[in-house]
Amino acid sequence: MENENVLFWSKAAGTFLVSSAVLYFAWKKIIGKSPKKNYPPDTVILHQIGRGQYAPSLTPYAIKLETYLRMANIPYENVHSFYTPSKKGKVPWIEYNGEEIADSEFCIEYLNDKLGIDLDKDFTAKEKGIARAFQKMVEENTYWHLQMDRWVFDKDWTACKAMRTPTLIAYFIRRSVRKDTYAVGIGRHSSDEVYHIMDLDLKALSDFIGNKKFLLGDKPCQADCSVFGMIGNAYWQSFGSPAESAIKKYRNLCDYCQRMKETFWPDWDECISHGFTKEPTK
Ligand SMILES: N[C@@H](CCC(=O)N[C@@H](CS)C(=O)NCC(=O)O)C(=O)O
Repeated sequence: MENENVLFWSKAAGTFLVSSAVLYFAWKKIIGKSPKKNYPPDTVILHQIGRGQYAPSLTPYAIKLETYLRMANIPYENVHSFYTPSKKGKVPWIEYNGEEIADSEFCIEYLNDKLGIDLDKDFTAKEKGIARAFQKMVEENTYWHLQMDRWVFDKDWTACKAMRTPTLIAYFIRRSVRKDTYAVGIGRHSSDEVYHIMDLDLKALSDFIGNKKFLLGDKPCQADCSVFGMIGNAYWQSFGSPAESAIKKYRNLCDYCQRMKETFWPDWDECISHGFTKEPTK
């Protein structure tokens, strides 16, 4: 009888949690989407989830896109909203003169075309090919290993507590990262294997950058935005997890992060919450 009671209440609690989450996301998607605003012309409106504690976003792709806007000197305004995803269901995304563009890479392609920007014009086709290969490595591989580190292996929810992610949301993000990484195969590896692969990626990047200032040399290229977004987030916002030690093993990658920060984010301190001790002003 007692067992039946426990089972009943566990099921009831589970149903309540799942329904609340479904309602929450439905509300955010349907009602929570703010009405269209009149934004200034010829200004990129960058939609992202809000500032991070020790880097300008907890989302590597938002750092990538905002760094690109800065590197390309494009006027932009941020719209911070915890979860106002693009029509593809992801963040970040942009609006430009009323047009909505989803996916950081398509945003960059769109702006390059529209505004005649080519951040890679001084590089050879071979260099651009290598830069793209590294960009895709960090975005399609390293990124998922970092997601596993942040959301799945963190048994004590240390990162979630540091990020002040509400428990229910953290639980759903963990589930979703598990599902996504399982589908591509990464989620089937042990944590040791995941950290091993992460190290191989970081080592490859470190060996390639060597003593260069940026990915391809003294001048930054477009792919630097992405590399910085990914490894910068790991460097500043791993909250003491093994990913932090993984990147800090490579002195030149740490220097690279600092250099990108100094070059493109002179206002860095205004764009972070310093561990929730200050309200970011930008
Ligand atoms: N390919 C996309 C990836 C963006 C992405 O994965 N964003 C994550 C946050 S880091 C997201 O929106 N996740 C929510 C989800 O997958 O539902 C881009 O370049 O913008």
